[in-house]
Parts: sequence; C-alpha cells; structure tokens
Amino acid sequence: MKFPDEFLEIVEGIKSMKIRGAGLIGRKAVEALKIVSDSINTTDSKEYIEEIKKAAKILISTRPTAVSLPNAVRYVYYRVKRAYNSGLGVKELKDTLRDAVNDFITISLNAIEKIGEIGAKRIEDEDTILTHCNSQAAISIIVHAFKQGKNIKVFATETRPKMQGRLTAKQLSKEGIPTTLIVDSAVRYFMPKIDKVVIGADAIAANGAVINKIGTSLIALAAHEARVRVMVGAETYKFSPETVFGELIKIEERPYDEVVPEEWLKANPGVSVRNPAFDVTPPEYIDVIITEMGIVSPQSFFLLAKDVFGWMFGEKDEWISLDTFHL
Ligand code: RI2
Repeated sequence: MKFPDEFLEIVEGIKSMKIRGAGLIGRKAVEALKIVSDSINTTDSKEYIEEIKKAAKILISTRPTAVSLPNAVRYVYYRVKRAYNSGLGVKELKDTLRDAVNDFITISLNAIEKIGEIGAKRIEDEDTILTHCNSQAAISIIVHAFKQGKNIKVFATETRPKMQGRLTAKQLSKEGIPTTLIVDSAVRYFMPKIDKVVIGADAIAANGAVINKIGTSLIALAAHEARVRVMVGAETYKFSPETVFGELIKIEERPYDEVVPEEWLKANPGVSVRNPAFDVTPPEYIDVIITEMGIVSPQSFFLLAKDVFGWMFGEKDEWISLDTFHL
C-alpha cells in the first residue's frame, strides 16, 4: 500500500525538524498512525495490522534519540495489536487505534500541564532561571511559576546550531516574562547570577542519566560547580525501557550543513564537522526530575517509570501493557 501524502509529510517534517520537540514528535507520530489507519481499505485484519506495523516502523526510524517517539508509537501499536489478537475486525481495530491516539495526546498534554503545576512549587520569588533549547515541559514550569505571581527572570541559551533558544525566548517574552538570550558559551559567565537551571529531556535512562539537547551536560557541570540546582521537567514516557537491559541510547548526529554552509566546507576540504544533537548528563549533576506524577531524584525515576510501564511484566511480545500511561 502507498502511504498517504499527509503521513509522508509528517515523517519528513520530523526528520527535517520542522516538527520538533520530544513530546511533540510523539504526539505527531501517533496522529500520523491515525492518518494511515483511516486510509487503509481492507476488511482483512491481518493486512490492516501489517500496514500499521510498517507505518509504526517508519515513524520510529525518523529520529533515534527522543524516546517519547517510539514510546508513543508503541503505546498505540500494542493497544491495537491486543485488539487484533482478540479477533476483532478492521472497523473495531480502527476504533481502537483512534481511541489510543486520542488517549496518548490527552495524556501527553495533561502531563505537560501537571509538570508545570508541580514544578512551579520549586521556583521561588525573585529566582533567575537558566534554560536550554526549547522544552515545553521546562517552559510549562517557568510559565506556571510566573502566573502564580512569582517575579522571575529567564536566561535562554540560543542553542546552536538550530537556535531553538530563540523559540523559547519568543514564547517566554510573549507571556511577559523578562527573558535574556545568550550564546551557549556564555553559560559559565552568567552562572553566578542563576538560581536554578530548568531544562527538559529527550530520554531518561534506567540509571537516571538525562539525555537532552547538546550542551546540557556542560550547563549541568557549570551549575554543579556553582552549586546551582538543576531541575529537569520530563513526562514519564521519556523513560527509555531499553536501558533497563543495558542498551545505550543512540545519540543522533545531524547533517554538517546545520553547522557550516556547504561552500565553506568545500573551501576548507581538510576540515570535518561533527554535529551530535544530544548529550548525556549523569544523574549526579541533576537534582530533581519533575514528572506529571510528582518530583523524584534522577535515581528514583526508574521506580516511577517501572510502575507506569507495565510492559516489564507484560506478555512476552508486549512492551507496554494497556495501562502504561494511565496516570
Ligand atoms: P519537550 C528537544 O529536542 C530539546 O532537546 C528539548 O530539551 C527536548 O526536546 C524536550 O522537549 P529537539 O527536537 O518534550 O529540539 O519538553 O532536538 O518539549
């Protein structure tokens, strides 16, 4: 079957980062599954589930690091797979998929709101906050604190090479929050002025290590040196189940032309460019992780995620139980 153009546009959008942000790519990916589901024209359940599986695999292959993407896709896929295993017809499978997609999107948006409510309690009046990249979880914490009447200021790193920091600065200043944009390399220079670092996460490993936008680990190191607390806003579906089995999270390397223009590189043929999009911050450099279920230390995040991810004790071929994201 040829996949619909609308599906392919989402796939391309995620790859090229026109659609970006760990939570958002998860939500967009499940929307893309719904588009495929609606377009399948068969009465054969086996054929239907095979097509959904193909689409799921394509979506998972778009970006390798943010685990919210595969977790979202698996959540929907396994719900439909379970319905398929119980012998339902295509119409019922389509209904199941639509419900699962809607549930994931609701759970995801509610989680970001809840993280904001919970995290804001840890922000004090007159705090100066440093944030990196463009995380909706981190922004939710900052905006909630501001709306509670706390007089806060934010320093936002520009986040080279894709400059997502500009999006953050724009978003925060629209809310009326005094925001200063700084180059990434100015972080240590400004650290003495910072009370709290508030960032997001693309994935969290079983040992509590946080995988986030490149440069996060340097920021955490500078914060550690200056005794500044580091808070991570992360939905529980940012947990990487593979890390329980000792697998490493793959760090995405993006094209060189995000760093220098093609012509520059041609004029300097001896130079090579590396462009990793994420890095790993060890748990020792993170104080707390704010989730939709409460605040935990990075080392305890696994305990929380284990309960949420019923998959660990699920059936053999199921990664995630139906209750996975029930909060
Ligand atoms: P939310 C982004 O990745 C950033 O690394 C950001 O910190 C993280 O996702 C989490 O964002 P990218 O898509 O899920 O810009 O909190 O590479 O929005």
